[in-house]
Amino acid sequence: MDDLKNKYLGLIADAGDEATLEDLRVQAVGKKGEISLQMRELGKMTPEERQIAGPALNALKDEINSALAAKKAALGDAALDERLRSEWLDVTLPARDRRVGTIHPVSQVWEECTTIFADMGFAVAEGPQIDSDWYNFDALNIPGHHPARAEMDTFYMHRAEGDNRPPHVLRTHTSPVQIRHMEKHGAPTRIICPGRVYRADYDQTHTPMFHQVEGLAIDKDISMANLKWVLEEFFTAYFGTTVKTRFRASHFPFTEPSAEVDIQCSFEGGTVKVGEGDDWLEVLGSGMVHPKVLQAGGIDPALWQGFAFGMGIDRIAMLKYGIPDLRAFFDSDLRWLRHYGFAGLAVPTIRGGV
Ligand code: 2U9
Repeated sequence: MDDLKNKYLGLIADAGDEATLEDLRVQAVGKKGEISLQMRELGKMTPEERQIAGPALNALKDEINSALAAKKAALGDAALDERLRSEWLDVTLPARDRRVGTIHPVSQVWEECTTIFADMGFAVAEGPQIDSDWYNFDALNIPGHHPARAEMDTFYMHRAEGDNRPPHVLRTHTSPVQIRHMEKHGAPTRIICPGRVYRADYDQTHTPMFHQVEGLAIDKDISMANLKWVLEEFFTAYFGTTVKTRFRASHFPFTEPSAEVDIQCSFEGGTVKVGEGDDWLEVLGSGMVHPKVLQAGGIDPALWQGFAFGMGIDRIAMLKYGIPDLRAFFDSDLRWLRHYGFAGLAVPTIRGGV
């Protein structure tokens, strides 16, 4: 019995890892272990012999098991010490910089527009991105045959054979939101409608989905002069420098009179410098809301009048941050955004998620 004890206590003491320990446990006290086999012999012994051998074997078994457990703990501690020693961490080292996300340029400009117009008393109105062709076209005085309605420019929702629901489109501008707002809130009103719009177009400066902000101000005596003041206030705040505007007569079905608006800039050295020089860059369309459009919104054109304008958020973002290609907006990674100096996600967002 003692040689069994010394043999296993010796082997356990020399065991270098848990696997070896497990093998020893099986050899010693496993089902077919040496000590277990001896215990099976108890049955063949005389009661006197069993009286001695029984307790001695149990004591030996317990001693082996506690030696196994102690060794396992010792090996565990040794492994931990080794890890603590080898994985010594210099906590005084500066932290690796965490990859912070950034606010996408479109989101940043969307928020800047919202803030600047809010300072001039404009609330934000939002609405459905899929709308009926009545809200997207008819209400805006865009007649049935108008090219803007053409399939090639507009995404129409599929209508299966026999499905006689009115045609619906992916909105081509945020103007339907303003019609809905006029119906619901009437006049006077002062709103901007930022949002995603869709047109079947794709090249360096056009993408099928882009972002627009339109504005509307209706009251008793709103005029083009008010429009000019509001737009110059906006661009001066947006570009952070005094920006002159130039109004050029134009035509839109939903405004009369209409004007395309240019901002003063200089094109030297391949970059656009806004607010200086004697060049002009077209940035938006505008005009006095057409009486038929006021009517479509349930507002009496004999009592109320107002101006409206529309501009591309992506476009003025490219202008302010010197971004050459609109498409980069859609597959841009952090390095691109950093290259154009977009700050980390430090700034609180005022609009829930893009
Ligand atoms: C209502 C009445 C009038 C909004 C307007 C434009 C002119 C215009 C384009 C600029 C660049 C669209 O993003 S863009 O491609 N927009 O030129 N938008 S007037 O007129 C309205 C809107 C709503 C109720």
